Amino acid sequence: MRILYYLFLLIITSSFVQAQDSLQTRILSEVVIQSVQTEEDTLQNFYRANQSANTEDILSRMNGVYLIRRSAYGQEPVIRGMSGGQINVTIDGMRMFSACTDKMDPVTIYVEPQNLKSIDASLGTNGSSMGSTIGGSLNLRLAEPMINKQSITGRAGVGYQSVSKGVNYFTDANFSHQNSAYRASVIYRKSQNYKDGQGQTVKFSQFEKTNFSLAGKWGIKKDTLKANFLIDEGKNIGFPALSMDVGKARASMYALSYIRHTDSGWLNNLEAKVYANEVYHQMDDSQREVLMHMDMPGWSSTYGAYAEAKIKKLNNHKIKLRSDLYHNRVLAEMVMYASDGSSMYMQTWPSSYRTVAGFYMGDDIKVSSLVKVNLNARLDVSSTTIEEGFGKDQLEVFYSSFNSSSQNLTKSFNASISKSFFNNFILTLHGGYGERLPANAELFGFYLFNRQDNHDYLGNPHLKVEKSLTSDFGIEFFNNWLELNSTVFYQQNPDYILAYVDTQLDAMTPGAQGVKVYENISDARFWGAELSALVSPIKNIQLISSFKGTRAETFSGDPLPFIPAFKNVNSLRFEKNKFNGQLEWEGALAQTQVSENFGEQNTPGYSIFNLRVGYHTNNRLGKWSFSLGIENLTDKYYREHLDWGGIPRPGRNYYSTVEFRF
Ligand SMILES: [Cu+2]
Repeated sequence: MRILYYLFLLIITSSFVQAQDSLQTRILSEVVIQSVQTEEDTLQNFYRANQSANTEDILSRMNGVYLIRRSAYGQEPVIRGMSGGQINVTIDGMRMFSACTDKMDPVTIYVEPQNLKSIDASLGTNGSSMGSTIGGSLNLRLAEPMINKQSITGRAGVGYQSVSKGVNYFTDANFSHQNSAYRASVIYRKSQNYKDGQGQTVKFSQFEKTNFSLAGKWGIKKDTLKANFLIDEGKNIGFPALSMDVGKARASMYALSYIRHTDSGWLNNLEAKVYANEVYHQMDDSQREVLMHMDMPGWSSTYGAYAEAKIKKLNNHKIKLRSDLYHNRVLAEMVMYASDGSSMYMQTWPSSYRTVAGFYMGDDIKVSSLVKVNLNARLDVSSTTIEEGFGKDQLEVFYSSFNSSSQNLTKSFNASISKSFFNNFILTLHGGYGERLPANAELFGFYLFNRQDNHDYLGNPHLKVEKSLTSDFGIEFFNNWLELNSTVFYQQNPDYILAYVDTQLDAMTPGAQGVKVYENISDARFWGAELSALVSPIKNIQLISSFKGTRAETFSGDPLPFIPAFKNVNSLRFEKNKFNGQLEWEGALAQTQVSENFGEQNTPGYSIFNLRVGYHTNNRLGKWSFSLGIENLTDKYYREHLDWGGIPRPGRNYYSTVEFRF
């Protein structure tokens, strides 16, 4: 495996020698997921290789993005080894927060590829335009209604996955009038337990979900009004790596925005939005054999607004301003039922709320035709409150007196400079500073059981904000048959938040080994690299390769938990007339830098192959497309390092999708 990586690097480096000076769009730096996919779009076919793939599969192929997997569905995004409260995930610029104490419901699951327009990823402190962050940000943009000539357009399709007997049905339609348009989409997925590479059924890996979205757009001259509504409902979602499953999970979101495009005055573009979203999550262990049954419902609701403006180009400055405000309220409960019929009630996330108001300013400065500078800064004022009563009383057993409310000021600054050389090289240097608020679970979490390290977790209301200093160095190279993008980074996080065992405390969950309490450690360090290449030597053939790797340790040199192994994905695609074929090779090196403190085990390296073929028609019977494929061709038994509980990934999977467009 290691030798192949070096070989890959050698091929890439040797191609520099034949570099030609031809400028072209450098598409590797952003991921656009068109809800209606064109056959010719190479990157689309890489990120969304399987037409039945969900948003998680797309994320897993992005630069610097990884996933923590506890089940077949509901994986948690990680950016360069950071996750949870360290990163910002927004949907169309809206803040939304999970209602599950076990991180079963990352908000990325609410956007299906069918209603996704694009994913913008920013790595490190630079991702602060949507909110203060240290790890980076993901913004999932929703597909918009289109005002076009055809009054009704859309598609309908069905997909099947053999490994889990999984089906998915999808349909969306766009209705266009002269000054208005509407878009609706429905997606339904149902999967049974899947089989691993040894033919064994992975119990509790089933799931079922329905996603419905509706959007409207009304335009008069330079003013546009937009409305969005989305509802997502999951049922019977198994979590093989945890001791509980999801009975029911429901999320809804509502947004109204006003957009003004103008050339007069100092404003160029203005967007203002108000939004609300609600998540209900119901965890239970009724299907499991446990000593004591529990019910664990959770609620999260968020209300917010933002306004964004682009200022008319001043000399060589392009200025963007954004101010935002949100209010989030969470509560999670646990009821334990003893065999004698008695029950016990707890608030695992005590009732609490947080209000954050922020201001962001970014400036793109064109210093010369070859040099560009970007400066940005963000300031947030926040207030976090735990409600008086049951939840606070529980915590006061451990923290004799603490204020119900705490206020924070979080700051972020970034500067980067790009310079191009010889018409086809661009070097970029970035330095930044960021801060993040401790997450609700880290502050007030109450005896949250972690299956991975078999400990109960207790929050710490005295936590300080976590900080980060980020530096990146990037090289881009492009000519008419090759695009290459590489970045190395180093990040140091003072006051890093991590949980350690408190030997004074006894666990509450039956069978748990002990209790861990969150604290700020002096610092933690992250470093790594991302490399991606798009090669198209002749018209019908394209090769995409991507490599990503992160290492991380505490100030004392202990490996941090949940740091992914070095990963490489290669895709070779061939297209001719209405046919296409794609061969993929995906692999990871072994991960031996593990944290035993967090119940991690070494993960061996793996290598798998996928084969995909497609055919499409465009005749009087309409536009049809068919795709067939085999994933994990050799039926390899494997898992990735961020897969919890040693649960293996699916074995060989045959899939097929049929889609009709109108
Ligand atoms: Cu849950």
